Amino acid sequence: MGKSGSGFDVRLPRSLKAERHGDVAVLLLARPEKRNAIDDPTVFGIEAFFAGVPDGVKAVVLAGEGDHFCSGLDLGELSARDVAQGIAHSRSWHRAFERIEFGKVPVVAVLHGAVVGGGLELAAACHLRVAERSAYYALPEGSRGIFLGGGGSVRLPRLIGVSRVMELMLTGCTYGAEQGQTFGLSHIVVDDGAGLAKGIELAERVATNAPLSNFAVMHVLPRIAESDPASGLLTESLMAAIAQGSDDAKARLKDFLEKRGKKVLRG
Ligand code: 1HE
Repeated sequence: MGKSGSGFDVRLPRSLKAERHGDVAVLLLARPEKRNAIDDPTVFGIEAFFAGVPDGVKAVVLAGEGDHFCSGLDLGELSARDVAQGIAHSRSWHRAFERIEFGKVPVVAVLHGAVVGGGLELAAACHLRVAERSAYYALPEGSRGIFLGGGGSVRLPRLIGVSRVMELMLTGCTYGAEQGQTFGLSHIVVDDGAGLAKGIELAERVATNAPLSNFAVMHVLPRIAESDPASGLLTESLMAAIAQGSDDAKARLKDFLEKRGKKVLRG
């Protein structure tokens, strides 16, 4: 373990590196010699990093060093576990990835090369996904005799539907970047090598939103989407009133009405 060295209080394992770019933090999976396979120290490091995001950081970018985003679970650690340890291990992934999904700030994943198994589960826990053209997606769990364990059976069907998850898991097929984009795995596809810059650009854009609006999008929107419509509508009204009652919202609306706010122009 070593200090992350860039103003972050958390101690990160060697497999993770954190950098600060103004309002944006970049967390890198930094174990390219093992294709960024996620071992236990990495899982605990991810949990610690997202639990300890400093107050000044308003968005995070998650990317991988080397030729691949992430080759999933470290298969070397697997055979040592019995059933009870397997459950505890999976729950440790759930805790870490919940820190991303329902954490302090939005997270942009930058995907390239292999985004497979637990790597795809990790990407699915992020709020936005930028894919380079080299990115490809797979769920090889079936061929390894295992199952999803990092929340993928909950998150991936929300992105691409149960049927596509079944196809990936039963046939062992891969989806390329363009296909993944069509199915909803990424929000945007960019040229190889352009992912990190685009991820940081998007994160900087996200960081300019009102923090309370970003909180509502991360924490309230997904809960509304899964609740019954009547409860969802009521929760929406409550959240809308809370957001618009904030000083931040009032200042932003005043700016617009006094011709200082940005217009919404065609991009
Ligand atoms: C690994 C891992 C790993 C590479 N665990 N060590 N994930 C998988 O089934 C994917 C397994 N990995 C691969 O298919 C390939 O490694 C890649 C397509 C990602 C990359 O291929 P390549 O040719 O660039 O690299 P490589 O030569 O296969 O691997 C380089 C080294 O990384 C090698 O170790 P070395 O000591 O021989 O140099 C590999 O053993 C090592 N390596 N991937 C451990 N995953 C919460 S449940 C989630 C369940 C899952 O994630 S299942 C999917 C597991």
